[in-house]
Amino acid sequence: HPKVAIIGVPMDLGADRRGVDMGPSAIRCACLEQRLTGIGYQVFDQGDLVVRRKPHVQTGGGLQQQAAQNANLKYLDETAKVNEELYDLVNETMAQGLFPLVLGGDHSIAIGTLAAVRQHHASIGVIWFDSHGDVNTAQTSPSGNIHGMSLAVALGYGHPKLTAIGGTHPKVKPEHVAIIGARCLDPGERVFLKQHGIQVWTMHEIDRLGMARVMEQAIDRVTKGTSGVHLSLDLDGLDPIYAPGVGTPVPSGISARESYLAMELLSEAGVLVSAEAVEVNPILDHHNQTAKVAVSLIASLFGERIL
Ligand code: LYS
Repeated sequence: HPKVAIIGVPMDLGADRRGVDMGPSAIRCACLEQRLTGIGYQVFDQGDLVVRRKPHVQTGGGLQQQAAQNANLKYLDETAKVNEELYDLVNETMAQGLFPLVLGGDHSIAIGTLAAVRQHHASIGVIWFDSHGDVNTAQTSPSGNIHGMSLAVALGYGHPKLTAIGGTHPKVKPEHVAIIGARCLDPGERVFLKQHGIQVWTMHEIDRLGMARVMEQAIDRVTKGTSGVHLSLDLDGLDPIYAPGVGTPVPSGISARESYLAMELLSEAGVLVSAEAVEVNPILDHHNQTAKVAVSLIASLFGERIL
């Protein structure tokens, strides 16, 4: 069993709604550490990074003004800074031989994580479990929210302040990415995905093939020519029935059972080198249900089984 480092990133600047900054606490409160030690892992909780949100000043300044400075890349500077710090910390933990498990926070934090994982693997595969594509750029984003751009940044597209974190090279190649669970793609994202030949298993493929075959195909894709696989687990990939506490819920999603199966199959493949769980928003949740699902999915990913 590898040693696991938990890294919390209370980041919400990449999202429209407040609350995901409390994701790391909610996931810890759902007994993440106990579950992992229960399976036999040694867990080293590194605590949370600091995310500075400037207080909102009513007289026309503060938050809104800061966001408006770069209307289609909201909070660019602070988001880049936190991701730089996350990059350093993940880099350090991996250098020490620990498995990084990053807790979000909104999905913009994948920028720092992937940059660091790329330092330790010349070629990485990425399973992007999400209802969205997160391949917008400032040019295509309908919202200006950086959490909808993180996969594009990892592929080398986006503002230089983001793509340069951990070096200007792309951190992931399009042919090594598998998006699973997509059902809400912006027009510019469809073009991007097609142009770059990124394989997407949408809800259509999940319904048609079943999750077992989808994961078989996806794992095949992300392990060809790579030396390790990163899981980016956005809780909004699940149907909001099972994961209501997310900032951008999209109906008709992946069931809890399909999600557990996906984690188990990924765990069995034995290729995982890093993971993150993002977008848990306790304010929109019911009795921490979404964080609990997140913890159970992580446990499955780390080898917990019913029998
Ligand atoms: N595609 C939308 C956007 O770019 C939603 C992204 C949601 C990411 N978690 O704003």
